[in-house]
Amino acid sequence: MSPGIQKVEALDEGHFVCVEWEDGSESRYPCVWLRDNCQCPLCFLPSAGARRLLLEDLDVNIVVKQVALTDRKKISVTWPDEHTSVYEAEWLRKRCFSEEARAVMRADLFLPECQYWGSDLQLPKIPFEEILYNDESAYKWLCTLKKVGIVLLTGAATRQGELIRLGHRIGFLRLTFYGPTWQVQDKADANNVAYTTGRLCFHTDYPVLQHPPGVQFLHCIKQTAAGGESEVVDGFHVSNKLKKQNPEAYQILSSTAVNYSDVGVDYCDFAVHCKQRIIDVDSRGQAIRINYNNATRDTVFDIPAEKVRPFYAALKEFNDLLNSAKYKFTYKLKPGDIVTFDNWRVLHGRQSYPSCSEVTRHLEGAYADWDVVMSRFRLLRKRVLNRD
Ligand code: OGA
Ligand code: NM2
Ligand code: ZN
Ligand code: ZN
Repeated sequence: MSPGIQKVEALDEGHFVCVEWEDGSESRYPCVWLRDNCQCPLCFLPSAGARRLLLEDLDVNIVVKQVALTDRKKISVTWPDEHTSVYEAEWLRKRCFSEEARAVMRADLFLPECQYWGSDLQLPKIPFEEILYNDESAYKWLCTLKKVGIVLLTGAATRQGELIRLGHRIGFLRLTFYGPTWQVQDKADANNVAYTTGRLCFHTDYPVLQHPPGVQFLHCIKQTAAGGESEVVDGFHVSNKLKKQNPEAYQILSSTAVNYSDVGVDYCDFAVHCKQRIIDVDSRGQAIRINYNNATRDTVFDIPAEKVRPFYAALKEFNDLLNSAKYKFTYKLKPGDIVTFDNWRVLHGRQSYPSCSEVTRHLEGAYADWDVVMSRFRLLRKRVLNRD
């Protein structure tokens, strides 16, 4: 419950409305924003939760004509054309423009908290059936997946199809050229290095796609006796270390656009090309996505020749840090395990295993987008915490 409103007044020649709360704090709302967000049925379509008002019909220089406190829970604003807007206290309080209020809203919407880990990772584990049928467990799963970047689901059946059920639980899976789900096993004439018995060094999946899958699921159906161990590393943690230890390498990896390519046939035929920075950063230079798969990094490299060697040197530095014993975590999937991880943050790899005429190791994999996963997270949170 937000506090009631004590007083409301127009400021700055009607360009702002100032709300004084019962707890003594104040919030200032720009009038153009208030008019844009009028909640009346002409300006807003409640069934869609969306704005009907067209930008063409918004005067960016609008000022209030009159503002009044209806009761302590509502204010009403009259505009120069006599249109009237009513805003509820709780609605206004949430949308306060102060630095602190915006930080609270941001944290609530996007769950930006990130818990770094290294070789000391305590791999979070939840029974698979629990997250399918229990909302609290599913909420815990997605909350941990976002904060830690990896969660192991245990006790799934050892047959194909479990990831389809997981997809239904969140909404839907992300289809790619490798199919709705895909089988990681040793294949003749493999169309991807993952479909061999070879070692896979640390990578993120599918940087060749402009919008790489945000979340990856790997379900262990069969595991080889020798080899095939999994490795994971916190790419954001390691990027941060690289930035401190070797700012020049960080600068190169976060600014050089690297060509990726993937050409072949699977779900359908494909010829995919893309350019990505290996460490993708936001406007403040913070790593937001790792785009690195050494196997699909193209032979075409669209940078000036003299920048090539420094780029490789920087990539080596990053790769060395990823592989340092301090940061990587090694484990071995058991049949029935499903590892779920943030494919934008966590790099993964596997050790090689002996090749054999029979299939000795079989994982089923699938992807989901963060939009879908976070959508499910918010809906589960609402239900579990009984809030709106
Ligand atoms: C992959 C992959 C890991 C494994 O298929 O992209 O990383 O353990 N597989 O086989
Ligand atoms: N698989 C596992 O970037 C990649 O090629 C990752 C994708 C084949 C679906 C591997
Ligand atoms: Zn209106
Ligand atoms: Zn992979």
